[in-house]
This record gives sequence, C-alpha cells and structure tokens, in this order.
Amino acid sequence: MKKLLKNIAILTVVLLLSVNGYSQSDDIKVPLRFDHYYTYDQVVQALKVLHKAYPDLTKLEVVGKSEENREIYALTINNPKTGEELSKPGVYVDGNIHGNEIQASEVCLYFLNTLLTKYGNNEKITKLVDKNAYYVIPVVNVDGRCHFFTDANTSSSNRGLRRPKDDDRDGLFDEDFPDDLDGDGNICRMRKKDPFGKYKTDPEDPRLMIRVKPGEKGEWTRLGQEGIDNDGDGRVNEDSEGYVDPNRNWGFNWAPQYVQGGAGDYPLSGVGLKGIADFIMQKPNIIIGYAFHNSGGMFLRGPSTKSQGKFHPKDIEVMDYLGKNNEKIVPGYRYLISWKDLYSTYGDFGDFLDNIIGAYTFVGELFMSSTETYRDPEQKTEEEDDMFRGSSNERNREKLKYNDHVAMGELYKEWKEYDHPTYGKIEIGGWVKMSSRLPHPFMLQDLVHRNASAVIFSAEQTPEVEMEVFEVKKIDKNLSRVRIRLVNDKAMPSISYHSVQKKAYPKDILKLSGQGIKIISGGQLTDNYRDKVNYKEYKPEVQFCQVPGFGKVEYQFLVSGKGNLVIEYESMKAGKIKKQVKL
Ligand SMILES: [Ca+2]
Ligand SMILES: [Ca+2]
Ligand SMILES: [Ca+2]
Ligand SMILES: [Ca+2]
Ligand SMILES: [Zn+2]
Repeated sequence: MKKLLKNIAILTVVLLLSVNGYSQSDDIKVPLRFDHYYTYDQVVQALKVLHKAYPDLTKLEVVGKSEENREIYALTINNPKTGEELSKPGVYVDGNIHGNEIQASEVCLYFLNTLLTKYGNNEKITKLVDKNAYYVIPVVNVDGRCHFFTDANTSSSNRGLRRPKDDDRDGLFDEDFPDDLDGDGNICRMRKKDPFGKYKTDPEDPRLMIRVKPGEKGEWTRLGQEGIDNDGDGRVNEDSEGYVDPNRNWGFNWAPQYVQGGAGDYPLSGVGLKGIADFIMQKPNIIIGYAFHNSGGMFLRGPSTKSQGKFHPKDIEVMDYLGKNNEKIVPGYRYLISWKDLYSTYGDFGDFLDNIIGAYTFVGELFMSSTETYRDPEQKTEEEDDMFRGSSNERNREKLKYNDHVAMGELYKEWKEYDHPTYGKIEIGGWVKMSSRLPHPFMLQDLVHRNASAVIFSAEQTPEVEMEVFEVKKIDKNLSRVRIRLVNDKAMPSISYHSVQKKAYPKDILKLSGQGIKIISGGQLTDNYRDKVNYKEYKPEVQFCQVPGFGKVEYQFLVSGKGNLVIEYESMKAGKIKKQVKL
C-alpha cells in the first residue's frame, strides 16, 4: 500500500510536469525547441546549453539574486574577433519582469537561439552578430516565473516580487492566498446557485454566465477566485504575495506607493532589479532595448507619464521608423505611446533605459487574444480591438469554441461541484492558468519568431559610423586643410538626441593628433560650398559630435606641420575608428 502511494505520488509529479506539453522535462539541446514553455530551471539549463555550444561567442553571468535567492542570468553574445563588447553598439533584451508573463522569456531564448545557431550559416545573422554586442536577460522576475509554474495560479496572478507585505494590516504577512481547492494546479473561479444572484446561465453556452436584466430571476452568485479564508478573518483570499511591481521600482521618475501602486519602498529596492541595473550601468554601449511582457499586441514607447513632455522630434523619427516596421513584422501589433495610448506608470523600466542609459526602448506586449479564433472567415474583424474586446460575452463564446475545437479543451475547466467550508455547496471552474494571456503552444513558434524578428530589425539599425577623409589640401607650404566626414547609413544616431539635449553622457569625440603636427583650428563644416565652419574656440584638435541616423556630419581642420596625422573617432555607443593620413 505504501509503495503504491509512493508510485502514485511519483506519477503525479511526472504528470504535472508534462501536462498538455506546456513544459517538458526532456533533455534540452541546441537548437532549442519552441513547442512548449520552459520552467525557470529549464530556462537556466537552456542558457547553459547555449553557452556550452558557443563558448567563443557567449558569456553567461549571474547578474543578481532574487528575494528568494534565485539566480538571475544574463547571456551576452559578442564575437571577440570583431572587437570587444564595449566597442560595439549594445542591444539589450529582457522578459518576464512580471512573473506570469512567461512567453516573454521564450522570445528571449528564441532570439539567442537564432543568433547563435544561424551564425556562420545565414549572411544577415552573421553580419549582425559580428556588428553588435547583445545582452539578454530572459527572466527578470525569477521567483515569479518559478512560482507561476510550481504553484496554482490564474493567468494574471503572481506578477510581483516576493517581498511579503501586510496588505490588510492585520499583522500577518501574505497569510491568505487563493487556494487550489480541487488540486488541479489552477486558480479558477467559484460560483454558487442563488435565486437572488446577479447572473444566469448563458443560453448559448451553459459554461458561461450573463448578467440578469432588472426584474429577471437570477441563478448564480459569483464568489471570486478559488480559495478559502485561511486565517479565519471572515474574508477570502485578501492577502497574497507582495505587492511590489518590478516594473514600477526603477530609478527614474519613481513615485511612492500613494502615487504609484506597487512602487516598493524606494527605487531599486527589489534586490534582483538592483543587480540588473548594475549590470546595465556597466554597458554604456546599449543603444536599443526591448522589454517583453504580455499581453495585448503592442510595441510601446515612452514616455510613461505625460509630465515628462514629448521626446525630441528627431528621436521620435527613429522610434517611428523602428516601431512602424515592427507593426509590419508582427501583424496586428500596434506601435503606441505608453502614457497616451495605455496608462501612466512611474518608475518604469523603459523610462530608466531611455533616460539613464540613453537607449531607444520598446516594451513588447506579446499575444493578442483575438488570434484565438473560431469563426466564419466572412465575419468582419475590422472593429476588433484586442485590448477591449477581451471579456465580452460574444468573445467568451468564441474563445470557448476555440478551446473546444482548436486547443483540445486544454484552456478551460468545466464547472464542478465542491463543498466549501464557508459557502457550502459551490462550483469551481473557468479559464486555467495557461490560458488568456498565453498562446497555446501550437502558436508559440509564430509568436517568438516574429517578435525576435522585430528585435533583429532594430539590431540592424544600430549606428554604423564610417569615416572618410574627403579632402587633404595644401594651402600653404606648411599648412593643410583637412576635411573629414562621418557617415551613418542606419536609422539610429550615434547618440540619442535626448541624451545630447540633457547632457546625459559625453558626446562622441573626433580627435586629431600627430608628431610635429599642430591643429590650428577646427570645427563642424556646415556648408562645404561656402566654406562655412563653426569653429571651436579652445582645443580645436578635439571635437564633440553626434552622427545622425541616415546622415552625415563633416568637420574641417587647418593643420600645420608634416608627417602622419592620426584621426580618431570614439563613441560610447557607435564604436571607434582610427585613421592615418600623410601630410
Ligand atoms: Ca495580512
Ligand atoms: Ca484549482
Ligand atoms: Ca482571510
Ligand atoms: Ca485563501
Ligand atoms: Zn507586464
């Protein structure tokens, strides 16, 4: 009997790990597979496997530890043969800052897998790997991801950091979570038969309930999320984990709890976030960033609050160029402005990356529930708005049919009776954890591929500065006029306009030197037909500059002496160039 129980226990664990193919315990190999979701441990294993397969191109680091002491990994891709990391534009990608938004990590893994496995086989990817340095943190909220898989949850629960908080001020911390009463790994809904209830059975689909009209007889009362009153205070599920929202706790435009819910005690009080911020601060070359979330199908850009004012118009041009292309790469996704089109947030990661690092940043809101279709192809879809049509009765009926006929019934639990200690005879049922914000695994490949392609498009548009010495003219026995052009045929400038305007970090440097050579004067050439130059008054041998996207900037110098003139360009984000000219 004991042995039988043990066998049943083992069998249950195995079943839990492999339910519906959402997560597999098979050995993880390169190339990685994207027909299932990776648990936190499997993400770590996947990163180790990638690093082991490509030791020359990758670096695997633990950048910090979480509240529950889990390791936060970053995988860096850089080809040392084409230069050291910091001498190249940096591309930053992360995901799963909200614990429940798990497919964000699969996008990160897919992106890494694509760059590494296609390196040397695919011309475009080979060029991209050689050009930039890539910093990828697939799981920001490591505790969140772990608990999302191991604990019973809804598709929206378990977002925050594991910092216990007494939400109801009863002296107890996180004492009344929702409870998985039927032991199926999901937190579903509870309802009770009640002639005075506000809901009745939907005549079109008995699994759904619709509101009764005034005067109509009710049938059901909704009792909220599955659970009991754990601490016996008369309320059910009133104090679950946290809440510190890891995307409201960054060190720019932070606001306290009474302004911004989930803010935490002070900026970067999340210990894992602090580790990530330190990691990022050591990469001043980062010029583009993607942070993936779910859901809604959006590429959001900042600012996250109206009071920050508008972005510099030239930066908007850059974001528009990338964002509008992203809309085409990922059909249905929209390129939007955070505060204006969605809502305001303080202490947002995107603002941190934009303003402190000077990077162009997108928040990728993955997944559109409107892709879960079961309908006549003739039916109009023009008015569909993914953000707002999510919960209408019509939408729920369609979603259930999609569940029945396309997702093999894996997204929804039929209502089942349960004897509740407080409410008596009730029913438990509804959408499961792996529904609603996540694609069924059969759609995962498409989601990760297209979103990784959007990042790849941006990675192609990091600055590529070239230097041309387009004139060396003797104007006197010992005096030469030297004209230098810095050209960039990619969308991103060598430094963002915002960073220049706010003096966020030093501009690029153009420096001339040489033995026996003196730089008499120098400055930006604004009109080379009329010889108009903005001369720099002091130290003309060092010029501070910015190379625009899809453009150029030109300089003119008067140089005395003979010999080798050394011309150096140095940018924090766009690399270094060194040339020599014989005078
Ligand atoms: Ca409490
Ligand atoms: Ca349950
Ligand atoms: Ca309670
Ligand atoms: Ca509870
Ligand atoms: Zn999110």
